[in-house]
Amino acid sequence: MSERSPSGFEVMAAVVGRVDLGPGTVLVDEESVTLVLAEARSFDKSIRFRIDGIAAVRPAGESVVVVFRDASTVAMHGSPAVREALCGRILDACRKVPELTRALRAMGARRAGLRGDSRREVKAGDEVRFFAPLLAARKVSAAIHDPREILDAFDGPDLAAALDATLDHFAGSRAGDNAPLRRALEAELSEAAEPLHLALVELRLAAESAAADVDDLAAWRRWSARLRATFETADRVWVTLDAMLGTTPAGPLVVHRPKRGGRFGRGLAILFAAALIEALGTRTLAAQHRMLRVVGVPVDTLRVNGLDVVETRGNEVLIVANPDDEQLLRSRGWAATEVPFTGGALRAVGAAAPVVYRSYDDPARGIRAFVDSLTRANSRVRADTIGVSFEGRPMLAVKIGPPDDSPSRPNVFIMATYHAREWAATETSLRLIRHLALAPDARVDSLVRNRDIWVLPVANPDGYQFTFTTDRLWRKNRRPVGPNAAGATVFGVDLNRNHSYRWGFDNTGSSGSVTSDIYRGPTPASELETKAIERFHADHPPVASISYHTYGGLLLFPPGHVYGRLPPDLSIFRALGGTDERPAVPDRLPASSRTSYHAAPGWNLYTTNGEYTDFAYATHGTIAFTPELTSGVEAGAFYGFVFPDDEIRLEALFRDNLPFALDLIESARDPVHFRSQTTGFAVEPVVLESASPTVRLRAPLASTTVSTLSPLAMRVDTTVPGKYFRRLLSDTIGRVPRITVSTAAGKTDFTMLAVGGAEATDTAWRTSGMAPVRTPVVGENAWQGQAGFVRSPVVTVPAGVDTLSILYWTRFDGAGGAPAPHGEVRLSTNRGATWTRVGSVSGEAPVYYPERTVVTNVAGKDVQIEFSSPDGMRWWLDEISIVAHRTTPALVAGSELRPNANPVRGDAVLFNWPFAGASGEIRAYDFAGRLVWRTDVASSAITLQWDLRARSIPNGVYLVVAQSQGDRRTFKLFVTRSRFDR
Ligand code: 0X9
Ligand code: ZN
Ligand code: CA
Repeated sequence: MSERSPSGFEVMAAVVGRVDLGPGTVLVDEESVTLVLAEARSFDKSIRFRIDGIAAVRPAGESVVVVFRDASTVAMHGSPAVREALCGRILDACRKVPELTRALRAMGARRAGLRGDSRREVKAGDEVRFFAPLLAARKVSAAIHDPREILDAFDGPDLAAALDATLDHFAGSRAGDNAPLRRALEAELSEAAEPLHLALVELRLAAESAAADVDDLAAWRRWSARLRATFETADRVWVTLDAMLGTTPAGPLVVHRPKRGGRFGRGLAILFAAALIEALGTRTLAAQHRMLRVVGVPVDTLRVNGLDVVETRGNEVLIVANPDDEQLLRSRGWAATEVPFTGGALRAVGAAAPVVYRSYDDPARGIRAFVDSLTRANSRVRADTIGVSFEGRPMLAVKIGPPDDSPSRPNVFIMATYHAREWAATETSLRLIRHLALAPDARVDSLVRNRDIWVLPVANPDGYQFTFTTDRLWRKNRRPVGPNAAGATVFGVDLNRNHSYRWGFDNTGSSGSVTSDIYRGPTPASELETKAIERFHADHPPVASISYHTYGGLLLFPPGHVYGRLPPDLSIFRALGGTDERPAVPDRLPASSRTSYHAAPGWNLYTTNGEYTDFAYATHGTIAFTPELTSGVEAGAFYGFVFPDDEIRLEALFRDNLPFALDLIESARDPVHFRSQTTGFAVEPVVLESASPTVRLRAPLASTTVSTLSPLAMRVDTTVPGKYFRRLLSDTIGRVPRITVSTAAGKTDFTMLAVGGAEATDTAWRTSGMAPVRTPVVGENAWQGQAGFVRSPVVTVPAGVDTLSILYWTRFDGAGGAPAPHGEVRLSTNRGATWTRVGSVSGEAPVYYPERTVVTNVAGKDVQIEFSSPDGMRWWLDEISIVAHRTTPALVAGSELRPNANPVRGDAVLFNWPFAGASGEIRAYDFAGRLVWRTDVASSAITLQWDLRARSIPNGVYLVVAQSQGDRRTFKLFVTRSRFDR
């Protein structure tokens, strides 16, 4: 409570609503704003408003306007000085920082001088230490006015670090040099303190949104409520800690275990014993993996030798090699040099415990402890075990949202760390769990309630734990698989080569050698961990899934086992994953070598077989992605798999990846009709992939017919099974002027505006640096080069056709997984004066496949397309088609009123006229009953178009009424156009 007297401001006049009250004084205190009027009119002499009723305060011309939550307003005129002071004073009062709790205040009083027996002093010392950071932050905040500085004073990570330091101190002061005891105590204490950790995370999230707009008083109040909750949680946690700590700092340890409600109580106790043994020093040091650079050996040669290829940079290849691999390199005479990690220094085994990363077994902060405490702190979270690893660790999956799997909720499965060393993947998944569990906004809340979401933070627990104890770069699981050349037992199967789809398809995508780091295992799904994941898929088929890996800055999707193949559901993968021009995941880590993640089929990195996304998509139709998190580079430093153990960077990594994860979860409701606000792409229903020399298209599973001048024989592509769409293929037909595709939903007309493919007749196409070579898709030649361009003739896009597809057959030798070198597709609408990048390719594509770039907003324009190789990528191009297309939706005839789409996502909607042969009228009303469209209908009408742009119809629900001679038909229409449509 404030002891200060309320500040008074003389104002020239005040207005409540529309009534002018005349001059008076304004008094502001912690709880209210009071207008004391000089002349009472029909009002009381003073009018009082509660501070918590205020929604906004802002200067407006000569006055200060206070807007209340019920939308009523008070305006107060005054001198500029009065206005400024008044604004500031009211805002200060609105941005109240909650008072300390009773225990915190009591502690302050005790510190101020209570002298008791020595026992009390010890306790007071602990208490001071525990509460000091919160007290200090509260004190600092009381002295400042700047809202951002106030938020900063309670910076979540700082408080969390202070809390950890305090707990360490408590454990240290009790356990002295007894390391096992110290670890035990740390475990118990930090478990008890987990609610406070969670409260601090929530506080930080609330602070982020309050800082995003400091004038948003509602966001501020949410933050303030979080802060109050944090104070209260701190109080409660202290009561528990106080009981556990006892009073004797160095005497025999008495740990008062909090009652365990979790299902892992027993497991934790066993691990706890294991941790003691480990701490007593019986660790054997195994030879470790190293990252090596091999120069001048073709990448595929390295791969068929089972080497774990990570990146290619020109003729250099980075591999992670185990001792057997190094032996192999020596025996072949292939020179290799070690690549030092310069970013987040490779942590030596036995070095200080990681700060942010969590091992699997650590009884205090490990994955199990984390999951266990999370389930107890949050009722939206339930822990599940989907199986047991080879060494007997539970494969913990966290179910967020309703506890059961309901058929009414689509399943989403999110996994991380098939590969033991990829710690940042696990961190990202843990942060996602927390974010979903806390559901900070309405969207997440609704996703969590309407999906069945599971997160498996560590798919390979044994390997993961091994990277904390023995070999930081271990990749595979930990099952003994056979002897190496020297007869010693070697361990591990690459779980991402062990799945049962196309298992062992070839020897470059996986290895049959037990010593290889891409060893596929003896049989499909031979490993317990793979089996558990496959069984989970059979029991709960996911509509969509993610398997997080590091590193690369990629969003890979199936297929990955053969170069050049594309999934029939590519439109769905594209809408979610985006393109380099409209990406789904930014890479905002400092000086990363990418600015966003590159979405591509797996083979664009390199081919793999027995891999997860291929399995999930082919077996269960799962829209499955493998994000390869970030580029492994920071400001020239290279950390590769060893992403820094750094809270700020790990949080940034998570934040970069969050929108994509949420989109994926959202899309599971209805993948075919998904539209991503992140990429701006909607799933396209009919897509022409190639117009020449064959027609290739993707269309819905329902009946589709294709014609050029006459109906065209088409067959279904069976090389990659699809779930929602299928690919139709024609025989070679050459260049045709027009292709028409009819589906149940409508008819799409494709008109060829230009076609060129390095043939002698393609004289309208210009090139520089790119020349015809005799390795074409069709005809005599294709264009090929490492610099320069291929340029189309100028073509005029028909008025009324808004969309162009630029279709081309291509292959290139970029670097697998690298953003450079690359090729660009550019557009000019001013006859070559300026060019805009509209599409691009990069990575690996050693065989021809059909690529596509879509351009909109070109109706009636003169356009020209250029393919440019700006940074030395060898690029092949053939049979480039510039195609204009337009879809006429089919209408359902009959006596019911029906739109061609509901919800409406385009600029216009068509209705059938349900009273054939009779005249009448059609009207549309918005939800408030206002008439927004009306038109007379002639008796000859068949369809009616409502142009939503004409009166800029906003999104919402509309009632459409057709009327003829006293007969009525109504239809409830939803308009959900995204901002990208306008
Ligand atoms: O090789 C893998 O399993 C993944 N890369 S990692 O560096 N994390 O090991 C990528 C698998 C993606 N699929 C294909 N490239 N086909
Ligand atoms: Zn991986
Ligand atoms: Ca050709």
